[in-house]
Amino acid sequence: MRIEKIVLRLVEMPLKFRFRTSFGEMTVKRFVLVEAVSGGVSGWGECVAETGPYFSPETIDSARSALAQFLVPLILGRDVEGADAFDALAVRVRGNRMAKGALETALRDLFARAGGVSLARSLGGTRTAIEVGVSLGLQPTVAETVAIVERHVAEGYRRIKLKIEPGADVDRVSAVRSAFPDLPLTVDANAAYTLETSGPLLALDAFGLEYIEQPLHHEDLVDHATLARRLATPICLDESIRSAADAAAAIALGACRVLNVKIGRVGGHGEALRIHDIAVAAGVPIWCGGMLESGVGRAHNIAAASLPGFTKPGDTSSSSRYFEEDLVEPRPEASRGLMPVPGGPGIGVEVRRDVLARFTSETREWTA
Ligand code: OSB
Ligand code: MG
Repeated sequence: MRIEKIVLRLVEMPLKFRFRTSFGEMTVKRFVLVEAVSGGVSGWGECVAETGPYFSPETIDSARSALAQFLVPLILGRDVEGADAFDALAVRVRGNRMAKGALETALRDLFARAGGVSLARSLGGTRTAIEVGVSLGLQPTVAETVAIVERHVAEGYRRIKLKIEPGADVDRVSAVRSAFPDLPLTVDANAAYTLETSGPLLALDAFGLEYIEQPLHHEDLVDHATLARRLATPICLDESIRSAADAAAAIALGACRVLNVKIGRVGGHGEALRIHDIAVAAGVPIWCGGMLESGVGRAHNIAAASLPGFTKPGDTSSSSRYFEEDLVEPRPEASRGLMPVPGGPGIGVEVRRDVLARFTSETREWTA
């Protein structure tokens, strides 16, 4: 298909809650939305890069620059054979995986829509609904932590993930575990610890967590392997896994026993599929992470999580948790911890251009 037009929009959507992690705080979700057009059909992709380089080295501005200078020119006006062709064109571009992922996912949606098939099926997805959990930001107190867990358990989420940081870890987990002895529970440190400060993580072994997500710095794979030998609780990696090569290395080193696969973090569905296959072959369970995406990125995550290797509940909770209004119709909504996988063409949701226009602060477009 000849790619006739590409539009990059900077979108800002107010969040319904303040989301605090060990690396920062967010009240507005800002992101780059990619629209790729061919034959009158639009495909949509969402860039997961954040405003500042605190989760990943990429930022909204670095991603826009990489897209405008190096990635858009690879496909604009070109006859692209299929969504798989993008990776071969973009392989010369090092890093910048969030920027790549935004364009790759837009092309995947475009090709699936043009073919009249759902993206989930075109990726090899087999589920009609996915099990979802929820990721809860750091709360000011232990009591507020227990209260917010209680609300989300009542909504039926299949697993609760608590953000932790040094000084807000064992106390939170211990209180939540006392209140909910059988709850599938995990924690995410977003790289806030080192081997030297890992004492509280070892203490978490007492609470039957499913895994501890990204305890150490994203470049410290060997340290993760060392920590893994000291812990009974499995380690799950997020920030450390930017590619299939990272996933293979982490598994070979014993740095993790579970993987969080974020489509946008690894450069799109193609790379996510390669990680999926590596993990399945190694017997490592995976789950689909999130970056507080709008309905567009959320729908991509749902399509990916419909693949058979995604055996653990992910972070793709209901759109209405995050936003009063979303860009898509129908909105991705979970019920009793089950999120339906849309069966319509592409990501299976339609972008509401009126809503999108209200949330868009800058637009850049290229026509072939
Ligand atoms: O580490 O998984 C993370 C959000 C932004 C950046 C990093 C992370 C997260 C989440 C939220 O945990 C997941 C979600 O609700 O989309
Ligand atoms: Mg994480």
